[in-house]
Amino acid sequence: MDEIIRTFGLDPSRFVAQPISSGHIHKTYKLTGSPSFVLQRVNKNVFVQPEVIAENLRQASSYLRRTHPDYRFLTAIENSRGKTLSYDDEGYPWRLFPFIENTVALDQVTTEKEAYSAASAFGTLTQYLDGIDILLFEPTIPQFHDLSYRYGQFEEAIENSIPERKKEAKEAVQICMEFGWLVKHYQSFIREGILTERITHNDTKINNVLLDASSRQAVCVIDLDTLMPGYFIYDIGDMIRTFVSPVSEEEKDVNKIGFRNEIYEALVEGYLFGLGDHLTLEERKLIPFSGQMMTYIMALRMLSDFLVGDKYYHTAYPQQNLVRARNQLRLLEILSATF
Ligand code: GN1
Ligand code: MG
Repeated sequence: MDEIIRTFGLDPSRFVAQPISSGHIHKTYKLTGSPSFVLQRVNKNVFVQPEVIAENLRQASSYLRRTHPDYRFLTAIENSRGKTLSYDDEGYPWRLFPFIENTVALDQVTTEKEAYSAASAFGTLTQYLDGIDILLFEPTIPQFHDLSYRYGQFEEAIENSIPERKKEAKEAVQICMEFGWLVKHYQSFIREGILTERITHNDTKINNVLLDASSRQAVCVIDLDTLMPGYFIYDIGDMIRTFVSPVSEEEKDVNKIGFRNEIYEALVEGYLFGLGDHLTLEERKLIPFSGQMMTYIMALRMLSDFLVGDKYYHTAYPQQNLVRARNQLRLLEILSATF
């Protein structure tokens, strides 16, 4: 890691590195010093073209600098060669960010204010990028939130599953199949052309927004790897998925999962405020669907990964992806009973 730190013109002996973040994809470290930084090793199996992320972010950042110069858009720091990615001997790209002091990233929402403020920050990002030519962006992960595609991957995972895992996951697999009607609904909304493509964040879970440690107002959104063309249902849906329950997707006791209506209302209000007056009436009607769809897509992805042996998400124990999938399926049942 020292070699990488040096590529950014920094002296490694002036920092203490500690792993941080509950992310499932990259390896992230805080470099404590004055000032402090965040150093991240990009998962090259997930982002096979990391340069695409860097280029998308360059486009977004130059547009925002022109149109909203005061907006706080987190950008990676350039290395001594003027690039934001430094490669190590194993071919992993690393990048460096400023550490933003006096902020917190939450794993669960506790108050309506947090929900409103975080949701409004994600909405604002899309609103401020309204007007940029979306063709300037390349998908960093193709068909990332395409529910039909993810369902297809789930079917393939069943075919290729490890036999003991298939047995263990039997009930979860069954429930996923029973919710297959969500795929049909998704396909029909796309077919009918109800949804407009916008630049969306695509990973709007609550810990991807930094809140001021005392006021709990959003300071900036982070984890911009999947900033690319998408539908608003992906962003608001992922917020519903991660904000409304009092426990996170890692919770093993599914009885603790629930739906907090006041948090739901606050996040919807905050998101619509941040987004401005952009949604059509028909799009607005899809808000309840969005929460179900995004919870479902995560259940499918986590369960597929469990079936084939944890190839995608980092796991700390053997059943973790199954635990996550069961958690999401419970939330999905609650959401379907609510709307
Ligand atoms: C991953 O990077 P991280 O951990 O915030 C995943 C998201 C999932 C999320 C589930 C590139 O996000 O799609 O919603 O895990 N990101 C990627 O917690 O697959
Ligand atoms: Mg992410």
